[in-house]
Amino acid sequence: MKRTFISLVIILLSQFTIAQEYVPTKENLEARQWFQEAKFGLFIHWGVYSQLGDGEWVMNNQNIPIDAYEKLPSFFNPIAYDAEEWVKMAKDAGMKYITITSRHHDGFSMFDSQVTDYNIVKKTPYGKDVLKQLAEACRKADIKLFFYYSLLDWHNDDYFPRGRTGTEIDGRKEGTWEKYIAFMKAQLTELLTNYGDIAGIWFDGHWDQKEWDGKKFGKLKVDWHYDEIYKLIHELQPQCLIGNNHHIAPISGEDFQMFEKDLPGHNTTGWGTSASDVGQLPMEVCETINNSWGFNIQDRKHKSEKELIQLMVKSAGYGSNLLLNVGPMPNGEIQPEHKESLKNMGEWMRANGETIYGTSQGPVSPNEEMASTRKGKTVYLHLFNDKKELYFLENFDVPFRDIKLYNKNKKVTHKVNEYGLFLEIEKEDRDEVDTIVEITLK
Ligand code: H79
Repeated sequence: MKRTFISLVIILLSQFTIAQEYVPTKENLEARQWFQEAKFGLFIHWGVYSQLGDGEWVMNNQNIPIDAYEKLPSFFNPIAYDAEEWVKMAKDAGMKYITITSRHHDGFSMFDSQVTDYNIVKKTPYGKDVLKQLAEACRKADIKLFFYYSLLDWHNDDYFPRGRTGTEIDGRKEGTWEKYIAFMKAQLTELLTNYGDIAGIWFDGHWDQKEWDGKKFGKLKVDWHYDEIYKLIHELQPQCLIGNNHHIAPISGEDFQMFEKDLPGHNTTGWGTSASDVGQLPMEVCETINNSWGFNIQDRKHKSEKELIQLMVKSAGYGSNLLLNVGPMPNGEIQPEHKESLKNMGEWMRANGETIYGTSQGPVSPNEEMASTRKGKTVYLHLFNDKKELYFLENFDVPFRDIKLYNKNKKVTHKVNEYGLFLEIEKEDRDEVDTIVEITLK
C-alpha cells in the first residue's frame, strides 16, 4: 500500500516536471543553428505613428488621447511601399532575416486581423496587408521573416490592469485581462497561420507590468500566461523561434535571447539585461542607426559606417547576431541616410562576411580595441584602432601555426611570451574600420 502510494507520488512528480520543462523540437534546434550562423538582420519599426515623425512611443510621450490617435489610420496611405525593394535592400546589406513590427505598443495591427477592426486593412485608405506583401517578398528572396509583437497595449481596454506606461493617455477604459490574453493568442494564431513559415516571434513590453522605482524593477503585477502562449506558437510552427525582450534571464519555452541597445552582459541603459541574466540561448543585439526605432524626423544622430560595422563585429565577437533597425517613413520609403548606411555595410560584408557569418565567439573577448570570431581552426581577430601599431593579447595561449592579414598574402610580425601574444601591424596594413588578422590554429 505504502509502496503504491510512493510510486504514485513519483509518477505524479515526474509528470509535473515533464509538463514544466520545454524540450525544443528537432526543427527548432535546426532553426536555432541557422539563426546563430545568420549574424545580421534588419529590424523594421513601422506603424501609423510613423506619420507623426516622432518615434513609436509618440502616443505615450505626447499623451495623445485614444480618439485623437484613432484619426491616424484614416490617412495612412503608404503609396511608395515596395516590399520587394525593402527585401532587396536588406539582402544587399548582407542581412539574412527581417523582423517587423506586426503590432507595437499603440495597439494598431499592421496586418489583417479578424479579432480587431483596429488594423491596417479595415482602418486605412491603403487597405492592404503590408505584412502579407513582405512575407511574399521574403519568401521569393530566401530571407527569413520574424514578427515583433507587443505584449503591452495602450489602446485595448482589456489590457487591464494597465502597466506603468501610457497612464496619461485619455480615453482608456477598464477591461478584462483574461480576454486580452485570449486576444493575443488569437492574433498570434493569425500571424502563424496566414503568412507561411515564420522564423520567430519577438515579444516586447513585459516590463510594463513590473514595478519600477527609477532604478530597479520590482514585482510583476500580472500573469502573462507564457506557458500557454509559447506552447501555442510551437504547436503551430515548431521551428518558430521565440524571444522575449523582458530584460531578464530566459524563461522556459524561449529559443533566443535579445539585448536592446547593449552588447550581451552590458547594461549601459540601466534597464537592460544584467550580466548574470545572460543565458545559454542564441543571442541577438538590437540597435538603431540613429537613436530612434520608429521614424523620427528630428533625429539626425546617425551612426557612422565605422560605428555600425564595429558594432556588428563586436556582437559577433560575443557569438551574437545584430538586428539593425530602420524606421520607414509614412510613405513606405526608407530614409536615404539609412539606405546609404545599409549599402555600405553590404559592401563590407561582401568583402569580409567570411569572418562573421557562421562564426562563433572567439578566444579574445570584445573590447573597445578589438574583437574576435572563430570558425573551426581559424580565428579572426578584428582590430579597431588604426592609430595603434602594437597589439597585446593578454594570456593568449591557444596554440597556433600561422598569423597573417586577412585576404592579403602577408604574414603578421608577432611574438609570444609568458604574458601573451604581441602583434605588430604596420601603418600601411591598418584599416580605418577594421583590420582583420587571421590566426590559423594547430
Ligand atoms: O520597439 C522598440 C521600443 O519601442 C521598445 N523596444 C524597442 C525594440 C522599447 N520600449 N521601451 N523601451 C524600449 C525602453 C524601456 C523602457 C522602460 Fe522604463 C522600462 C519603460 C518602462 C520600463 C525605463 C525604465 C523607463 C521607465 C522605466
